[in-house]
Amino acid sequence: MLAAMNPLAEFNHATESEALNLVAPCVAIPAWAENLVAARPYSTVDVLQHYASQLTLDWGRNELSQALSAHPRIGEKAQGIGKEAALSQGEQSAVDMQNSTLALALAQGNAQYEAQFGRVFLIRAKGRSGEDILGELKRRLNNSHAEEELEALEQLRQITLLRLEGVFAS
Ligand code: 2AL
Repeated sequence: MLAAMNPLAEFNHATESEALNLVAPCVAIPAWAENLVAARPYSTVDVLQHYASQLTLDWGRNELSQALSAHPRIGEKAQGIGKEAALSQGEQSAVDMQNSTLALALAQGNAQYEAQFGRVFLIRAKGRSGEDILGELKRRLNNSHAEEELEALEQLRQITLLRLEGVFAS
């Protein structure tokens, strides 16, 4: 029965806990997934995406640190076998860790970023090469704490909404 439905119909008709399981891997912020599930049913995927995007506008420093627990460093494999690990690996697939110069520069940049800002460097990796990411990392090291918090939150929103697109692609 469920298998015959498209992903949106499946989400609309699922039990609360099944519906949470579908969207929770998009971001480790339980309130976001709970609010998205509570507002079912959605008439179209566009309506769902728009509401999901609106919910991300409430995020601040606390949500950022919550979410980071589920994001491995750029250039490092996600731990575990959960959906998030597989998603993360796909997103980072254009980062060529066989290139040892790049791998070293990313590791050094990550360490400097963490010393400076006290959290893991977060960037929407999908569509970006390792060199692009390194360039962004170096640029963002010049940000103030306030500027960088806003940039990291914007990247988190992009990662989340891209993952959500993947959930509802039929
Ligand atoms: C990630 C990740 O896991 N996926 C992505 O787009 N970026 N991690 C990170 N530290 O930025």
